[in-house]
Amino acid sequence: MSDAAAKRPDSVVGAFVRHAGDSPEEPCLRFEGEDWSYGRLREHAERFAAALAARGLSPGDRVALFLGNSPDFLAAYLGTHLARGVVVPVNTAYRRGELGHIIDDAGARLCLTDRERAGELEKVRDDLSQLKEIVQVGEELDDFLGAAGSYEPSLPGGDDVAVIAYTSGTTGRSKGAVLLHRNLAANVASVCEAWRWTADDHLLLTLPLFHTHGLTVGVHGTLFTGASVELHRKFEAPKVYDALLGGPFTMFFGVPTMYTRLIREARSRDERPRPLRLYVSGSAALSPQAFSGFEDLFGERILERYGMTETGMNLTNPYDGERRPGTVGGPFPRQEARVVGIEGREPLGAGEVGEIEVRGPHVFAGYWNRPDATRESFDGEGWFATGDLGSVSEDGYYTISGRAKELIISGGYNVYPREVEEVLEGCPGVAEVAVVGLADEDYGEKVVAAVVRDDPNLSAERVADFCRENLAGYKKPREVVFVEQLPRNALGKVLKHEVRERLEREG
Ligand code: MCA
Ligand code: AMP
Repeated sequence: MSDAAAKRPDSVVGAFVRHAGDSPEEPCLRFEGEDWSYGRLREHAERFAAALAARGLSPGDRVALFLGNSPDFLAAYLGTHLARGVVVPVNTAYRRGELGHIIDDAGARLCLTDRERAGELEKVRDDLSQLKEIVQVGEELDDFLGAAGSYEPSLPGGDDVAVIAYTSGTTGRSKGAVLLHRNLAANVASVCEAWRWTADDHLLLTLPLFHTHGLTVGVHGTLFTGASVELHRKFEAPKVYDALLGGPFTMFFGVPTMYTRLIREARSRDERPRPLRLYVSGSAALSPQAFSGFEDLFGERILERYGMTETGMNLTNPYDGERRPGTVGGPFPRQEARVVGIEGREPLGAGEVGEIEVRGPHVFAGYWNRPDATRESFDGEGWFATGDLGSVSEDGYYTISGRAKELIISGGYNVYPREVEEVLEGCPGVAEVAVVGLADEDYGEKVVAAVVRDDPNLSAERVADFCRENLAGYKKPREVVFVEQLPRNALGKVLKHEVRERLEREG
């Protein structure tokens, strides 16, 4: 592909190709001590593109990535886009049902995975009629890449689908949010502008790449600006603290649990990292205590922002102005936000609590094969209802105060109580179950189940294990409390707030 074709990117991969053409020797990625220049990563990505094309991948075909953080993840991601395919990232903690549903619903033709995860995939393979091939990075990768002939990759257009990102729902199975290249490019351009991200930045990234925070903020910002990133397989507080002490980083992004763990780590150490240009927190609410604890120990005010899979980043505290704890700031450049009444959907004034809506070029194109769900989420004027409750102050700072949707956020991962309840209803010995989120020092919120059992021998361990066998580990109840009955209203609906109050009292 000519580098000229990549000059005005309306895609992140276009920006990446342009940087790789202009400055192939510049550092892009550091992973487990190995350095990847822009040129080297582009070459690896182009080999993926060629291999995918040789396997018959057509524009618009879906490729699932069920892969841990690694250079291969990035090359497969960029390579799929260079072959004009659509990436479906899959949470590596997912088990059979969750995994099978996503690959099947997206109609993925090929899935790239690694040795650690291949076994889980094999368990559901027979049910996945559209899945033609599973490729394991590592040993099988050379065969996969080696089989490709010559191939001239081309850049996708802005209106092409880039990613189908699955997000859980209050009812039923998770839905695929369809993100176009131009949605992702518009959002990352706004993020980079707001946070003053430049080619001189070096990010320390320990978030998983299968979610918005790690992928479309951490990775996209790096590739869009021509900056560099040190990627870790996962977050481990002592390792991150050591890296911050020694490394030449300018930025770190994390979920609140990472910050509370870094605070704990700092309390056990004498040495403090030198200041970074920017620490960002998101995906769940950062408590004012964590904000001030971090400032006391690290001497820095964390910038909190607010995002969603369907939209990428929506609201941010200012880079230069006041970073106000307990708030998520205002809209990014070229994006809009407002608060509306839950019933009437009328715009509300400052201080009034309602549902937050957002609008702009970053907002996704709709849910994959779910026109009903898409229609329900948008009004006729392009406003997308986030399902989050909040208010905006006179001077434009938004506060997230609750959720219209029933959602638990544990360590930055979303858990929908209904999904856990549906699984536990199938656990032998469970008669009825209600799942709620309770406050947790480490994870922010924790999953707790109130269970009515019809087998007196059923143990709390068995309930948690049953969940663990069928769902990602972070969704399993941290506590199981056996109760005589669940409180219900006149219509028979379980009164969740009463369950929560009782568990809080007894906890
Ligand atoms: C792991 N475990 C958890 C969690 N993570 N349990 C509850 N909540 C969690 N978040 C369980 C595992 O299943 C395992 O149990 C046991 O804990 C140990 O696993 P390990 O991986 O060592 O866990 P950890 O060190 O406690 O992980 C904590 C973590 C991780 C580093 C905070 O959860 C994490 O990376 N979270 C980031 C999530 C993220 O990227 N969210 C962004 C979503 P078992 O052995 O039973 O399996 S994007 C988003 O929300 C929007 C768009 C936004 O605004 O960003
Ligand atoms: P996801 O669907 O995984 O993209 O998660 C998006 C949800 O995470 C949002 O709808 C919010 O409920 C929550 N969220 C993200 N950032 C924040 C934040 N800074 N404060 C509170 N909640 C947040």
